[in-house]
Amino acid sequence: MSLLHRLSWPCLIAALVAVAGSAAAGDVETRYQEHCAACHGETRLGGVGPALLPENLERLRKPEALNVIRDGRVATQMPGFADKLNADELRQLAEWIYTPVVPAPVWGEKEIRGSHVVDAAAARLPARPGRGLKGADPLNLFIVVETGDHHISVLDGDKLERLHRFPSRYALHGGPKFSPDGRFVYFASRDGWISKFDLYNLVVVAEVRAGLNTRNAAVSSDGKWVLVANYLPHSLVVLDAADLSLARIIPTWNAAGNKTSRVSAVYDAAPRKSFVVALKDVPEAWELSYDPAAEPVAEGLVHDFQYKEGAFKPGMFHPRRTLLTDYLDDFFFTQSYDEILGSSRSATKGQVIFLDGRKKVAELDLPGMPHLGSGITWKWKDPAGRERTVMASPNLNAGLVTVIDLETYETVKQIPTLGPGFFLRSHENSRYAFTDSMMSKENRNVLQVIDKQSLEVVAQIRAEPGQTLAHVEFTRDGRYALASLWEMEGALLVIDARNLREVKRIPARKPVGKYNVWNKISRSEGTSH
Ligand code: DHE
Repeated sequence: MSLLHRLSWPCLIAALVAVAGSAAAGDVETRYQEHCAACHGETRLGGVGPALLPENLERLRKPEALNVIRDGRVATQMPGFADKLNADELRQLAEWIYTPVVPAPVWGEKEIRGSHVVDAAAARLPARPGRGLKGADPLNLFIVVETGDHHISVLDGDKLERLHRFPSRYALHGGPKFSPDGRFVYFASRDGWISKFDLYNLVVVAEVRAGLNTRNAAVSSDGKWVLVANYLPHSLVVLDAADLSLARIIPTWNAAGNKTSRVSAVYDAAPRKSFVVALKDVPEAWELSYDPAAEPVAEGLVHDFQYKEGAFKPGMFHPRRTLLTDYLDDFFFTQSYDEILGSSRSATKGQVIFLDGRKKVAELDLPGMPHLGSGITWKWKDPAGRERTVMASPNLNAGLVTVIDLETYETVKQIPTLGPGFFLRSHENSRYAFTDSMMSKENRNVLQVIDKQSLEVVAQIRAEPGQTLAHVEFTRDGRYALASLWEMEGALLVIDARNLREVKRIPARKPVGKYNVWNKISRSEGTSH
């Protein structure tokens, strides 16, 4: 008796569906190899085009993916396939790229080293501002990330003119990080690429792919190390900041050694000579010292792999864990860097964690989804005339900015805004802080200006209805604020920070963020670090 005869009807139908399904999967895979693999990689890990892994596509809805495959993407190399594939074939491809790659992709030592590129000639260029800067103050440059066509612009922050524009990796995310002298800037892409750019000579010096899906990166205050926070694989990757060569891989195992975690974010804690890390899937915060004199850590399981003989003293990059009861999604340092203020997307309360004591010491009244990574601080006089330092954070799912007293951790005020927003910015020399409401449908074209003493919204800056206006960064002296008109044919709006009038527009393609060298390297209280 044949196998078919031995199967019952329900079994037979299931078997036929499975065969048909795998044939369809086979077809779609063949079509992928024929039309897509050359740019997106045979195993969807990316190439000239971005990686097409479910993790990397989380922020692209399937109907949008279908549109891109059918019609292409403006201002990129992605062509439309409407003339080559029929509607069914396009739909199958759009579905299939959201399925996991089997076997699961690996990105370890071999792959990281294999991706590493150094421009030897660029690495020898002189350590003084070159002609390309046209005499601009190298500490008042702006780096503008334009994700409309994946480019970076370098602006002269005094003349407020573009000096240079060059292509970036696909979908940069997070603020770029600078070397302590401001000469080099490091970018991280969601696809895991880290690029080092020389601002004096306007060239890319080195690149490496440190992960398949990356959150952000931080640079140590001694300028020696770059730490990369990955979602995929679950790891932290230490790179030598000189040439981005691989130095260490630290898989993110929990203290019990039975679970790994995605990494939510990593930031440099300069006064502590350490990096602080938030883990997404296990309730732990880590501190990794880059101080050669750091005491070795006795506790905890460590699985890590070192690739630079003699570069690390025993206390370096060994996680000091704070065990928590809640997951940490993002966080903010207090002025002293002794504590972090952490948020968790699952909880209604934030947590204050004392880093030396490695424990939670207080709770914060933080409703909604505060975006602590965008928090800023300033000096504020309370009604009794006492000067306090306050921290304020926008909120990703509620129209409010929360202001917290950093001495008592009490909420000073919840400032109502026109809608949920991403960013908050100010400058020591400005009486104003700017916030957006870009997560709101009706009001995403409005920037709101908060008076830092009265804690009231005192003005609005409006773009056309339907457009998005968000993300501000000040010039080095705080005289002008640059805001992003976040459209494909968008612009940077230069706003006089005293009278709040627009003085100029600099065209830019979806300029998601801009960063002033001086404000970053001096850790200005009005900007993210
Ligand atoms: Fe971001 C910074 C997390 C979605 C644009 N974003 C950050 C940082 C974190 C973070 C932890 C700080 C890293 C740093 O600067 O080193 N972002 C998240 C998320 O969890 C979230 C909500 C969802 C996600 O899937 O990642 C998210 N972020 C976005 C966007 O949709 C934005 C608006 C558009 C985009 O390009 O992805 C966006 N995030 C930004 C920008 C910064 C950023 C421009 C840098 C802000 C700064 O001024 O320093």
